[in-house]
Amino acid sequence: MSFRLLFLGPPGAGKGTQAQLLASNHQLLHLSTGDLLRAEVKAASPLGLEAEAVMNRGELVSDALVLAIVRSRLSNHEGGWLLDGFPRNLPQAEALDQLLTELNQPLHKVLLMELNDDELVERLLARGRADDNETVIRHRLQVYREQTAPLIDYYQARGQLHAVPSTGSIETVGRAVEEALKAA
Ligand code: B4P
Repeated sequence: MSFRLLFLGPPGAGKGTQAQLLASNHQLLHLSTGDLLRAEVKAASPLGLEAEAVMNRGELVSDALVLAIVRSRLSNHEGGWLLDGFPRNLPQAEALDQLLTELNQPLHKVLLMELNDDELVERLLARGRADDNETVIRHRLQVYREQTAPLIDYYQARGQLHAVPSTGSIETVGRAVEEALKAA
């Protein structure tokens, strides 16, 4: 089965980690808006220069910019995919709905990864990316609660949301992700 999936959850919950595993196990295109933005930053493209300061403050890059990236990748893709880190707010979710209707690629499931704040902070501090210092992490968590968490109700109302217990080792969480995929 060629899945079309979203990974939702706070920073550090393991979205990127599990998305990579799942994409490789099921031959899906893995689109991480965070990774794509970081590649633009590295290349010092105009888009990257615009995104860098925003990301280092722990805020969200403009919807138009992120949407353009997602649209260009999905428009030319045949087969399954999973989006990790997108949508991040209601306008992005609504724009995605519109895009998927246009492309005739209905979404199958939204996998919600959740973890308590202390564990999230601990994991991100251990990773130590440019936006992984405690002040910025706390701000990212606040942005998540204000802008991204409302998407939980948005997808729950459609019966598309599947919660994945996200504590434990990468392998344990990986098994929970596979179980959520099998659930009706
Ligand atoms: P992202 O790149 O999406 O990063 P994230 O949410 O911080 O992390 P993620 O949840 O993927 O991390 P993971 O658990 O894999 O966003 C970064 C920034 O980009 C945003 O703040 C924003 O500025 C911008 N951005 C991205 N998308 C956007 C959008 N749609 N709109 C606007 N702006 C956008 O990994 C965390 C750590 O935990 C890793 O070190 C990992 O190894 C570890 N880990 C994972 N699973 C573990 C486990 N089971 N046990 C122990 N450690 C584990």
